Amino acid sequence: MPRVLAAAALALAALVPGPLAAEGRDAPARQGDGSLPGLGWARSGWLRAPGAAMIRLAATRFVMGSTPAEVVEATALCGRRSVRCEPSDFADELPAHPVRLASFHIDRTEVTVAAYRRCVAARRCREPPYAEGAARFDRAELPVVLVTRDDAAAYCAFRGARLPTEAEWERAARGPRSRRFPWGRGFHGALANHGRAGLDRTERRDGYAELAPVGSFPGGRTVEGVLDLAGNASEWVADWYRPTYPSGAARDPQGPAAPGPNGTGVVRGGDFESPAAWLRGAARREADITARVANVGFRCARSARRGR
Ligand SMILES: [Ca+2]
Ligand SMILES: [Ca+2]
Repeated sequence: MPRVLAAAALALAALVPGPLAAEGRDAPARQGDGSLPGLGWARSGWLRAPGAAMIRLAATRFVMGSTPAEVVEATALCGRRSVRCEPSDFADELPAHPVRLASFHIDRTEVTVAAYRRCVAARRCREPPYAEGAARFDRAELPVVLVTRDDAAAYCAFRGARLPTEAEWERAARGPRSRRFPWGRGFHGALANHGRAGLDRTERRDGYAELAPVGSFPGGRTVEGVLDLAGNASEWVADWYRPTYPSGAARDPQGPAAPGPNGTGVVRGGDFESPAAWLRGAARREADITARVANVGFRCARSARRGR
């Protein structure tokens, strides 16, 4: 099934209440790493838009995308976990190419329902379709999902921020040494809210069949402290989708200047329905930018000002 159609099918599935609803409500509300998004807002007063705390990443070079050997390695990861996949499933990670990025800030967590609701209250953001069978995702501490890419961009603009570029997102997840997963080289099922292959793509052995409160997997954070870049909700980035990267070095790449023939965007990081190979920092997924699906949310970024 083409990936865009698969996303649409997931959207339908998400809007049909089922037995997982009870699991979602009953999931333990773990505390994360002890600091809650939004507290910065509470302390800083009403002149600043509310939102999750951001982490500054220094200007760096890193290798974006995957080598052919890394694509083979990703395919082998599928095999070890009884997931069917082919090297062609990861061909859009090619070629590996050097990227130089200026310093930027990125949200420490996925944007929460509570944070997004402040934008809805200010009439700058659209209400997610919770009333249409998705009420179980309307919990303050969960990542906001069921948002289009425009919804995500509108929220980030409300905060004086923007969506991360695909390169910024990958740099946040992989670090300057282009590690495989946010926490390091190998997959570990206890470090992210992930899924599995099969008709029911959810996997509850990590504690959550569906969404987890943001920051529930502090052990899966990056060295710089960014949480949930692998799993929980997949995340919108700013770029249009293209099936291969341009070869050669790039500096602060923004993606294609115009949409491709399908007009699709990109989501990153995998989610509660993704097997391990799709939780890698290099993995990409083509997505209909107008779709509102239960496993896609976002976080925001902002270019660093000189000296900050
Ligand atoms: Ca899970
Ligand atoms: Ca995520």
